[in-house]
Amino acid sequence: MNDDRRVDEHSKDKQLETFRRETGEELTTNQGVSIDDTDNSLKVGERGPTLLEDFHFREKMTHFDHERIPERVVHARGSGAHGYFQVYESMAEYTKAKFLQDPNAKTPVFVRFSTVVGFRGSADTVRDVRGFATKFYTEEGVYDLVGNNMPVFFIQDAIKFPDLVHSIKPEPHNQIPQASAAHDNFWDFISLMPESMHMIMWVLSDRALPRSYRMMEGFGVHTFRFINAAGKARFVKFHWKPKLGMHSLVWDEVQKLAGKDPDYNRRDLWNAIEMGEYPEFELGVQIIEEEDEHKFDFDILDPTKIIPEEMVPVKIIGKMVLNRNPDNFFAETEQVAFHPGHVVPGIDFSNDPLLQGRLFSYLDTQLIRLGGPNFAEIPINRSACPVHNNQRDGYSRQTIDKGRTNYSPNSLGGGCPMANPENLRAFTHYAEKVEGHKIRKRSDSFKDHFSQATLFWNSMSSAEKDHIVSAAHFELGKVQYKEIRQRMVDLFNQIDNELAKRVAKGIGIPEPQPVAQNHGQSSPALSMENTVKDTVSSRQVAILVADGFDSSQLKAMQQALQNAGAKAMIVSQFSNTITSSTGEEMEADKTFLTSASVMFDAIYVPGGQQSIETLKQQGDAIHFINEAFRHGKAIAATGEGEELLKASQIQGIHLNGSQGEVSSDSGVISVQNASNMHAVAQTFIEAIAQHRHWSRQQKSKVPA
Ligand code: HDE
Repeated sequence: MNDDRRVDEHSKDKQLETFRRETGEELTTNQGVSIDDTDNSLKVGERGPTLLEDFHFREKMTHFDHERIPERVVHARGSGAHGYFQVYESMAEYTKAKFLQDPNAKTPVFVRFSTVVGFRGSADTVRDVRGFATKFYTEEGVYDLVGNNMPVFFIQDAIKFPDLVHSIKPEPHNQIPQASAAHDNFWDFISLMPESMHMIMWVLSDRALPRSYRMMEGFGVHTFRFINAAGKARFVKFHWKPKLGMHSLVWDEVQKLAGKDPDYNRRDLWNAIEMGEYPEFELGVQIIEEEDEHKFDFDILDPTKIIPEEMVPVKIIGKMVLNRNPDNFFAETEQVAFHPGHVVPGIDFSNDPLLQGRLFSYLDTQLIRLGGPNFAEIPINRSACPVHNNQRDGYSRQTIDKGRTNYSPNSLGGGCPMANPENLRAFTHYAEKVEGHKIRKRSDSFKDHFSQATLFWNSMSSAEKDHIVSAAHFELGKVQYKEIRQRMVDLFNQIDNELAKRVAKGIGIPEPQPVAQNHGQSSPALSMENTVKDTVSSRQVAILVADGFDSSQLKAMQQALQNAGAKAMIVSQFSNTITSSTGEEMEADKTFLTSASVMFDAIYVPGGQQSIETLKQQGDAIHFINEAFRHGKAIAATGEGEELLKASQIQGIHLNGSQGEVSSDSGVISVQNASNMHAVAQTFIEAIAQHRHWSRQQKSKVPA
C-alpha cells in the first residue's frame, strides 16, 4: 500500500507525467491496431457505398462526434497555468493547514483565470468580472481557492444566482448579446436588486477590463475561517496581489481588441510564461478575531461588503509563481474542476449564505459537465496525495480497486480504509454553535446596500470616476426601457448625487435631486491609481519604421527596453526586410495589418528622414499614433520621429523639440536632438511604467 503523502513542487507534474503521451510514428486505432490508410473509407468498389465493417472509420468518426462536453454554465472561457505556492513564514499561529507552515516547502498549484458571462469561444476583453481559481495540491489533499478579481458579489444569497445568471446571459428569445451585460434583462434585474449596487460599481470600473490576468487582484470574497492546531478559530478574507500591479485597458481599446485579438488575455498569459516572465501573486489575509465578529458596521458574512484594508490590514503570507503552461488545453484547463468545498484541515467555512450555496453548486455542476462522479480521477483533478475510500464504479472509472471489500465497517479488509477520530490529520469541522428557527429571511445586518458603494466611488481618482460614468452611459445607453434607466439613476442617487447626475445626463433621464448624504469616507487601497508603477516587465512596445530609419536610435532604444524587461517589436507596412539609412537590414516583427496599437503598451518612433516621410503618408501609422494617444499610452519619438507626431492629430501636448532636457508631457516624449538616447529611453521607460496617462487634455478630440 502506498500511503506516502509527501508533496513537493514537482509532485503534481510527476503524477501528470504518467498520463502524458507523445505522438508516435505509427497510426493506430484505440485498440492499438496499425492502420494503413486514414484518408479513404472502406467501400465496395472505388465509387461504391461505405461498409459498416470499416471499424477505423466508425471509431474515428464516433470519437469526433463525442469530442465536446458542455461548457461551464458561467466562467466558460478560461486560461490555465501551473506553478507553485510558497508561504513566507509559518502560519501555525492561525491555521494548521500544512501547506501554510514551512517556508521551504513549495506546493504545486494549477490556476484558471476566466471571464464569467461569455461563451467558451467569446472574446477575452469584455467588461466582466474575472474568475481567479487556484487548486493547491497539498499533502493533506486538494484545497481550492475559487475567487474572483473583485472582492464582493452581486447578491447576498445563493438562491438568487440562477436569476442573476439568467439575467446577464444572452436574452433567451434571441441569444443577444454575447459576453455583455449591456442589455435590458440584466439592468432590469439589477434595478430591482439594490444589494447589487456595490458590485455594480466595481463592474463599471476599470477593474472589469484587466490589461492582463497577471495584473489583477484576486479575492476569496467570502469570509472563511482559519483554525489552528489548538482548535482556535479566526475569520479570514483571502487576497491575491499581483507583483506587476493592477492595470487596466480602456473601453474603446477592449472593444477593438475583441475583434483584432479575441485571445488577448489568454495569449498574454501564455506568452509571458513561454518567455520566462513568470506571473507572480502574493497571498494576503485579513484576519479577524472571533470576538470582533460584530464590531463592524456591516456584517462580515455579507458578500456584498469588503473589510477595508485600512480597517484590517492585509497580511502578506506567501507567493504564487506560475511557471508552466498546460500541455493540453482540454485535458487540463477545460477539465479542471474547482469547488469551494475542497478544503483542507485548518481552513473552514463561514455562514455566508452565498458561500453556503456555492458549497452545493460546484460538485453538482461537475456531475453533468464532466459526465459523472469520477471527475476527481481526471489527471488534473487528482489529489497529489493518496486517495482511499469505498466509492466505486460509475462512468469512466479509472482506478482498479483491488480487494473484496467496498464497504465500511468491514472485517474482511482489515477494517480499511478507516475513518479514525484519533487521526490528527483528519478534517474536523469547526464546532460552531448554531441555533435558530427555520426561516426564509435575510438578516437585518445585511440591509445597508449603499454605504460601501459610496466608499468605492469616493475612493476613485477623477479619471477612474470618468470611466465609471462612461461605462454607465454605455451599459444603460443600450437599455431600451426608460423605466429601467430611471430606476438605475435612482439607485445611483442613493450612492452619490453627483454620480447619479452625471449618469443621468448621458442616458436621457432628468438630473435627480439629492436623497442621501455622502458619508465622505474613502479607502485608498480601492483605487488602481495607487498601484505598483515601477516596472515595465513584459510590456509590449511597438517601434514604427519604414526604409531609411535611424538604426542607431532604434538599437539604443531596443537595448534599453530589453534591459528593462520590456519587449520591443518592429512594426512596418509589410513583413519584409527594412533597410536603415546606413544600409543595415532588419526584419519587421509585425505589420500594420497583423497588429494594431491596441496590442501594445507603448510606441516609439525613431528618426530617419526617409522613414518618417514614408510613415507620414501611411494612414495606418498616423492612426497608430492617434489611437495610442487616445488610450493614454506612452509615446516616444526621436530625431525626425517628432515630425510623425506633428503629422498626427494628437493635441494639447508640448513637443520638446531640440531644446532643453528630455521630459515627458503626459507620457509623450519627443526629442529632435537624439544625442542622449539613454536619457530618452529612461524617461520613456518611466512613462510606460505609469501604464496610462489620463491627464492628456482634449484627447477626446483625437479621432481613433
Ligand atoms: Fe461560481 N460557479 N458561483 N462564483 N465560480 C462556477 O462551477 C456559483 C461565485 C467562480 O475556472 C460554476 O465549475 C454559485 C462567487 C469561479 O473552473 C458553478 C454562486 C465567486 C468559477 C458556480 C457563485 C465565484 C466559478 C460553473 C453564488 C468568487 C470558475 C462551472 C452562490 C468568490 C472556476 C463550475 C473554473 C464557477 C456556481 C458565485 C467564483 C455553476 C451558485 C461569489 C472562479 O458551480
